[in-house]
Amino acid sequence: ALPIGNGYVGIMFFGGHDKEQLQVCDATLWEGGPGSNPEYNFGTRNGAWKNLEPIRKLLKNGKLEQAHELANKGLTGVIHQNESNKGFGDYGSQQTMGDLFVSVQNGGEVENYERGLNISDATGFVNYQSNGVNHERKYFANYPSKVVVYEFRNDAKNGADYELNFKTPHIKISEEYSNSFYAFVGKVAGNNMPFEYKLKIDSDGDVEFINGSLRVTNSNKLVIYQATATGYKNDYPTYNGNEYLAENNKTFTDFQGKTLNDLYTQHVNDYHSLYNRVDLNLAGSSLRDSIATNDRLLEYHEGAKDAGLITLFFQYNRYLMISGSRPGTMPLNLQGKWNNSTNPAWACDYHMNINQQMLYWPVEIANLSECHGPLLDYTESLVVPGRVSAKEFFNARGWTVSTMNNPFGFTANGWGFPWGYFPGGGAWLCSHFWEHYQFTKDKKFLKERAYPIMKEAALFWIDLLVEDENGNLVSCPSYSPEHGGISTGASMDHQIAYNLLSNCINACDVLSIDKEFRALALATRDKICSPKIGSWGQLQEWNEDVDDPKNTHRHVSHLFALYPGEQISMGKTPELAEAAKKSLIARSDNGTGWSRAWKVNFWARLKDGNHAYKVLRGLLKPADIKGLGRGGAYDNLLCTHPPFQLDGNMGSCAGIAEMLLQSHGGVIELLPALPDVWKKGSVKGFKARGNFEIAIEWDNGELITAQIKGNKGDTGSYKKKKKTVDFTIPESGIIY
Ligand code: FUC
Repeated sequence: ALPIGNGYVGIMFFGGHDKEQLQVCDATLWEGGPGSNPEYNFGTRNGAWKNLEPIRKLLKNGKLEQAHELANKGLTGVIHQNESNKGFGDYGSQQTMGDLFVSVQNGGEVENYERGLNISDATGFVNYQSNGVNHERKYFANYPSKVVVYEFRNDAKNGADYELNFKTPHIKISEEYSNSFYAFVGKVAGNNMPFEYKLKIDSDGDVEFINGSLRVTNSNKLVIYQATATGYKNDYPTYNGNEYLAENNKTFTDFQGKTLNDLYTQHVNDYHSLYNRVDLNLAGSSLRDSIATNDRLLEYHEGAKDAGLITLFFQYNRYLMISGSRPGTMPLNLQGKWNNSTNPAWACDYHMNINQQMLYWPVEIANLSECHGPLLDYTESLVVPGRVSAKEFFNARGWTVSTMNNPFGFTANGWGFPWGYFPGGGAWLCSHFWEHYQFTKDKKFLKERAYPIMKEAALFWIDLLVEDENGNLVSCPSYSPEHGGISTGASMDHQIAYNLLSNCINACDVLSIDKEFRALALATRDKICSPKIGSWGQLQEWNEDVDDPKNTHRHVSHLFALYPGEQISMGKTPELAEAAKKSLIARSDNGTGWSRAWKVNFWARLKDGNHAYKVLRGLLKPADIKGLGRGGAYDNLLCTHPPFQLDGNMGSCAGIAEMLLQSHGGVIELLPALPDVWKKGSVKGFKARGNFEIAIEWDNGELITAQIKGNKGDTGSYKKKKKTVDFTIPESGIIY
């Protein structure tokens, strides 16, 4: 199936000629939370922090097993399970809303069938002929008007018949059709969350509603306008009360005067305003464009040269970002916004130990800054429940969120260890605020939104870190995300704390504020246990030198400092970068979708374009071929863990950009990790930190021209050969 979406909902269309399936996922529809259980308490285990000291003592005495046992008993979050909500219990999971099935009367062999997605205009289509009749379908999801439109046309002399059925796994409250409007009101069994699925039918045929089916007869044109809304409201502590019926009514009245064409033009204009900012060309890009994507993927795997598949994949991922994350909507989740299940893998939730952040890695560099909004807004909504978690689990000020998060304020540690323990989630999310500032230079945003949330997350880390016997600050107890045992200091925690405190210090400097806090942040940061090189030259994943060179675990958490962090770089810390490379090689080029995507970014930062490209190729292996290990992409280019997880798409989108442009550490680098296969090409519209827009053109692997656009007077630096050149943007706004 192929995805379309307007941020509010994600639709998958399957394109069956006799029966179309339009799978509907409204990101706000969830099971779990306060409505599922009066005892639901955001996962909090009151007074859990009292176990911290005893655990530390056990660790000091080398009693690792007992320390883990106590952590598992005393520091875990709490979920409540009962007969009806097994699995994730009252934590819940994201829910598909259902499917609209549209049966089409064809009456003959189907010929010239094509199903596709035009990512230049964000339009899905299905075309074919049957019995001499042309059938055409066009689908689009309009963000400004919040409506999804399905258009079915045919040129049969007396029209064709269609039958529409909405099927949902949820409980029906009411279903009716009157005055061209079909409305299904339902609720989720586990938590009584109500929702409405509403359609407006516009057809030149006759429409009847019989036994739950809409029968449209003798119709040449059938246009279906779809709106959905739920009772979910991101308001702590109840998280309900959204006037979902009124919301849908408003959607329909708001676009009342608009024709189908108006809605389409509005949609395309809105989409172009984001999508058209970036142009990526690799020599030979268009040569294989007429080949169906599934064949293309297979042929690429078998060795075909296909630079166009990379540019398609890159732009498709931008398409998915625009279709899934727009201001005012929920942030992307594990399945983006295209979950088809009531019991999805990992609850289709917000996974804070890599996945959620990776989903937003490309957003700034690929010039879609506005699409960052949902993540930033959502992160702010975690602060209030996150304070309770900071207090009860760590006796700390500030706020935190751990591995798994639902939209009902579950910021607690997970309900099992080691996977569930990751106090770094909040601090990592804060790096997105800093990056948003770095790329936009929006000082008002920095002052009013970024700095306050960063500072509060920093307070949490200042309280959580403890001194070890060498006088270093460490995170103890800790677990490296989902890998290894309990530790007296997981490197990722230290690197994330270092990153956050550095960003706070920089923010204080930019804003000339908070001298006292700046001093505290600096003193703390400089005492944090530094990255260590271990016995086989590796970057240590833990305070203890226990890394196994044969271990190829998918998480590569200890390389956070290399990407997305900046603490380790080829230029500034070459020895640590070398150690990171050792660790990375040991971890292999394989892994789940997101794991491979992360590796593309690591290799890009290590300035090895050929290695980055090799991993990228692995990411685009056909997922359905058995025996090739995990990861890869499906025929619709959605990446897989398995199952489908959007993080692989977004991580590789960021990685491709990072191979062509880097701007961390205050210096713009053009073509920092260009693989040999991309000999010639051009890029327009990538963003660099400093609020610069970049255009570059290269041939024979060498830069030919480069353009940096910015606001007059803004200053920056770029790397030319081995030299760093400072620049000031002139009157014209452009330097060459
Ligand atoms: C983390 C990963 C898993 C999976 C899950 C959604 O827990 O370790 O591989 O991606 O997130």
